[in-house]
Amino acid sequence: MASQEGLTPGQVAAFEQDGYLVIPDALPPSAVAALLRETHRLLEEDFTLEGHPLTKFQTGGDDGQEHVGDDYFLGSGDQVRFFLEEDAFDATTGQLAKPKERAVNKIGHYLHVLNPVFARVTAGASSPQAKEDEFAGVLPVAPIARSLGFRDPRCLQSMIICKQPEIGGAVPPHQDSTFLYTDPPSAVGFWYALEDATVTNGCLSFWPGSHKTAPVRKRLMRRDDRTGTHIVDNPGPQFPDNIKTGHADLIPSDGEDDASKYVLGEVKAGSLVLIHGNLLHKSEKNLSNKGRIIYTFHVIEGQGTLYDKKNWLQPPAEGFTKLYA
Ligand SMILES: O=C(O)CCC(=O)C(=O)O
Repeated sequence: MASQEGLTPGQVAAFEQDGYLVIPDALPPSAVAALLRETHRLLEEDFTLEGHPLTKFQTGGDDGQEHVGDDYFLGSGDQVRFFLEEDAFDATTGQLAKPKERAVNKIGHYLHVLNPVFARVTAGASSPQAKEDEFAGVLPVAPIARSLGFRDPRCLQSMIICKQPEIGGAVPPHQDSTFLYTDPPSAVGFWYALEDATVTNGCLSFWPGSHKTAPVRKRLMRRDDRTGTHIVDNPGPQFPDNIKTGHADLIPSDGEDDASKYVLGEVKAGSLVLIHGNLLHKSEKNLSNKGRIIYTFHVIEGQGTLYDKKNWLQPPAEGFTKLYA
């Protein structure tokens, strides 16, 4: 278990070796219950179909060209917006075939600022109520970021991923730095299970060690003509500065989906999983009748890196959120 002081040396070593780290009980059951309650409130009360563009969350085919990129998505960096499951729609009529609260794939991307309940996860010990309510005992995130070497950790996006029963979409193998690129790459995902994640409801899988052997070859960028996004070759650095890589053992681009290399990441509700921005990871479809709600946010280095103006996500007027005020 990590502590108020951040990760233990053993945890840092495991993260450096594998590119991910599971920390059980990072959220106490009372915080998990509060976050789930708020998720259901958002789906039932705040989400309305009236005026909604019915934007689906699409992660694209093999070439990633079908990635979501409409204005509703591109403008969600400082909003709380709702993206729908592709399979929530009837293939023949194109109409929504599920109740609205069962049709949402994800909610994003400014929960960590705009939603007072989810903001408590990143506020951690610095929040005035922290010692006395259901968030008492939440593992502070800023010291964890420090342990991982961040000098000025900035939270740049947050999402609830619902992985709805029966229709929860698969997430193909990917690296988070493809989508949240800094020069040099620095992204780390903080992923919290709010319900048990198992092989039947679409838990994560990881390719251990791939953060050292999988270059960030591709990036999701805004198109020059402002008509959305596309996946392009990455002209910038493909690894963080602190990763020394020999070139003989690089994973070939057509080998990233080699299923035999992935290990399952089944975790209990309340667990935190840290995910290196170069690590190949994925999740399968949820065909079960159990949902798999998670909360995730991503952190980048704010000191000595360049944030690309062509990334799909652009900073809000106030800049990306500092974990250290
Ligand atoms: O929760 C999932 O199924 C996928 C999440 C993921 O891959 C990510 O946040 O990078």
